[in-house]
Amino acid sequence: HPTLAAQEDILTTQKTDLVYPSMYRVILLNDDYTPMDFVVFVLEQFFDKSPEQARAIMLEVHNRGSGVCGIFTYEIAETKVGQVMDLAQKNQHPLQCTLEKA
Ligand code: TYC
Repeated sequence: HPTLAAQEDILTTQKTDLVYPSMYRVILLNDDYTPMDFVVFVLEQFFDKSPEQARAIMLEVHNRGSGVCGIFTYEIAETKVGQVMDLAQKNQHPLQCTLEKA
């Protein structure tokens, strides 16, 4: 049968091999043409923001040039960027949305 030391070695190996996933900020960029209400809609629809939170983030982007919509694992962040870019293109708005490693 395995020794106590061997059993502890198995347990500690499994524990130390756990790694946290890298996180990514989803960033909205300002432009001169996308309507404010469209940006608010995007933040409510895809980033689960309240109307008040969405308006605050939209105004931050408008006033400062960019803003954080949320922080996600890579696959989720990429999906959200795609959703925003698809809806913007369908509505012929030049809105830009990107990822950056957190
Ligand atoms: N600057 C835009 C306007 O004045 C509003 C806007 C806000 C656009 C945020 C993009 O990510 C953005 N209509």
